[in-house]
Amino acid sequence: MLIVHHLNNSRSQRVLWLLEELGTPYEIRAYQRDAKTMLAPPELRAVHPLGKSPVITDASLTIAETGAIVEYIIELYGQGRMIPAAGTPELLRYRYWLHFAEGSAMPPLVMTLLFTEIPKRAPALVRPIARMIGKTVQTGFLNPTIDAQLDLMEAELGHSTYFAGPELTGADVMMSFPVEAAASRNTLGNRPKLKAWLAALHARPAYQLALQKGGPYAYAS
Ligand SMILES: N[C@@H](CCC(=O)N[C@@H](CS)C(=O)NCC(=O)O)C(=O)O
Repeated sequence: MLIVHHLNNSRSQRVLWLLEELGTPYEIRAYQRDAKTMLAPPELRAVHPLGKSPVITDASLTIAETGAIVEYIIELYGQGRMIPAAGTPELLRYRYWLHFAEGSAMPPLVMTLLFTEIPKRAPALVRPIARMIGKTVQTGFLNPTIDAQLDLMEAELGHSTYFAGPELTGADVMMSFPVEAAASRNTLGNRPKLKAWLAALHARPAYQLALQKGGPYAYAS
């Protein structure tokens, strides 16, 4: 039985959703973030040395990294679903966006979070300096990067309903988390196609079922 090692409020919600879309049987092993540090509990390191979520185990295999997990599940359990046909231009788009999600979209979003949090945790004496550095990096580098990426996503959704063509694919599953993270910080701006795409994902029965099974998820509204 495929087991999803699921951390609350995390990227592993995407994996539950994919499995629901495919109707693949799975079990959830739930882990809770530390309320103060927001880090995963040490038990997750017993599953994979980095102790990050998601991780899946399937028979003797342990697989980490959402992109690798999504590719594995679609290859093994998809029966041709959730991936464009071989040799099509859509397959290239699929690969691009599937990797873009964690490779390009998440880093500036995570850095924004860090540069917002670091000043709050810095000693009082250096807090104003930490805040100033954070602001400089955000306005000079992170915000323009995120804006350019969101523009690219909006333009892509001008070509088709989903990121890799007319059908929902693993690329949309991967892209859901960065777009949800951006939406939760009110940074989607005036990008109606991206907002409509996200609303359509959230309305899917499989997405809703995954939410029920995965527990509270702060990025679903
Ligand atoms: N690129 C990795 C990122 C994994 C990751 O950072 N996961 C977060 C959850 S969203 C996590 O486990 N955070 C808790 C921690 O770092 O202790 C992936 O997509 O799987």
